[in-house]
Amino acid sequence: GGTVWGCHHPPSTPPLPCLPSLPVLGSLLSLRGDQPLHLRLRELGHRYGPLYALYLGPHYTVVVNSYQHAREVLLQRGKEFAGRPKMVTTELLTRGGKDIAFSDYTPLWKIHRRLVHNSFTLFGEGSSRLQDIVLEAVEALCCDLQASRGQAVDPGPPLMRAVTNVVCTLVFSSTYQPGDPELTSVMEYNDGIVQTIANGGLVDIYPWLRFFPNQTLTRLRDCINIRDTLLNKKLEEHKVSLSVGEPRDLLDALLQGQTGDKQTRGSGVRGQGSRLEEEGICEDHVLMTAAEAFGAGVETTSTTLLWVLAFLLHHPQVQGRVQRELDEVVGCGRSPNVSDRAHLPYLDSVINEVMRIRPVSPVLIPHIALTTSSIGGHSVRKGTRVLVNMWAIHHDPDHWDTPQDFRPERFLDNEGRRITPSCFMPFGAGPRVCVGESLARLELFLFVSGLLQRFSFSPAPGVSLPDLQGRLGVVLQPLRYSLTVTPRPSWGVGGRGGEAAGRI
Ligand code: HEM
Ligand code: PLO
Repeated sequence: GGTVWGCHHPPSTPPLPCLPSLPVLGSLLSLRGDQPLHLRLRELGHRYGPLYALYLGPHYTVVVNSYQHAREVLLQRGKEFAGRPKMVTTELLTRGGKDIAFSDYTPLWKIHRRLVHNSFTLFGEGSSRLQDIVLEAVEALCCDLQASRGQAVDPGPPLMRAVTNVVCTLVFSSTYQPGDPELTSVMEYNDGIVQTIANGGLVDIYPWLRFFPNQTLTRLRDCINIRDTLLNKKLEEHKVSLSVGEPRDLLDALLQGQTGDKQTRGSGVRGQGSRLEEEGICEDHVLMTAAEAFGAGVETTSTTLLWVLAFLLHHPQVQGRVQRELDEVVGCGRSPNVSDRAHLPYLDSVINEVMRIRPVSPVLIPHIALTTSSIGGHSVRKGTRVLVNMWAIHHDPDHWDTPQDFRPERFLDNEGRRITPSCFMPFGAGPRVCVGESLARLELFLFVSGLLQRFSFSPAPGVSLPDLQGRLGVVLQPLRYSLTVTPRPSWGVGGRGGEAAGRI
């Protein structure tokens, strides 16, 4: 492949290797093929080096495949690369960037990010409300799974309901019963959005394509309409019952512009009063921020949990070892809770290994250079898009032994204590790091420990093991699979043994 040296770089620093590029098409011909983007970008790295440039149509884009360069982009010069490009699909989804994830780096973005962050962490601190919410969802999930009575089940829908109920409580103070038609529609529109948004699709490269009939955009618009109906309903309900004082949930906090944290009170939408309103703050910001926390909270956590179960079906000995650890540390008389976490390093290492080997976001949402900056000693102009390939970093043989193997022990030292290599970054890092990280980690811990304490999961008879490649939308999801759920003998026969054993 003929490397074109010296495209689009300011003089005085060494040019980045750049993929061949044609007018209009840019380097798209090099990206053709059936391979998902993260694998293709990594493979190109073998030819062009770990840091190279390409043109997505007209957009000059730098691809980062190594930890060293990712650290520069996300952490060392994080603020310089904290911008987001405008894309047709994300502008549609977020009413023109009135959210967090797809919004550019602005003062309002900072306020919203802080509000979401505070609102999630404050629910957890002091009171153990957050843990209670999650434990309730774990309990309900266990009942759902118990009801399968040894028949093959698709773990997707029950898991999805459990995770949705956690975030739905935090964002809207509501929950869903199994079979609720509103829940079904949430699951459907989320899936449609995941498959169509910021997906490297052509409309995000050539905005003028939106003027032509386009299946992706039609599907996305339909899903957004369904979402909007639901959002308006939630908003109207909240407006009616909104009162001064402690916000009940994230939507209240956004509406009130306060978070329960005395120091930040007054820094929200309302609290900033006329100044923010002058800058054009409207209800859309509140709605988009709440909707996004809801969407992100559901898709990421449920996807990770489905990967955990898929890998456990492939590695029954790992499942057995987690269960032995749980039996020793927690026993079967009570549910695991956060205070057990320190004593369950193997369980943590399993969760980490799953997030390493199948990062929810194999290629991070594109970052954009807000000023002229540099990566790896190469000057990078303002406006350059940067794709951080977390998949390549998590599978880099320079940092991981046999990176393609599922080996949770790599997160433990010889004494069985935790180690966290710095090139493990499933939540990203720096100013754009995931705002839901602590919530996600709490949920993953409580779900995985609660499930494995009570059940063993095995492949459904006569059905092949889950596919481990998955399919790439804006997140990397496993394909549907089914499994058999067997209550563990120690957990009591025929029901919620915990109660029989005097659960507290
Ligand atoms: C951003 C991962 C759960 C909300 C991100 C990013 C990653 C990520 C990789 C992008 C970082 C970047 O662009 O540099 C994950 C994983 C999760 C998870 C692996 C669970 C296993 C959650 C949850 C929420 C959430 C539960 C709930 C609110 C967000 C938001 C952003 C984000 C709002 C955008 C941040 C920004 O652009 O400033 N997440 N996430 N995530 N995540 Fe998560
Ligand atoms: C999930 C489907 C929802 O309907 C909308 C939504 C909002 C925020 C997105 C999320 C989806 C997918 C996961 C994303 C999240 C923002 C940050 C997170 C992309 C599309 C990650 C992993 O980066």
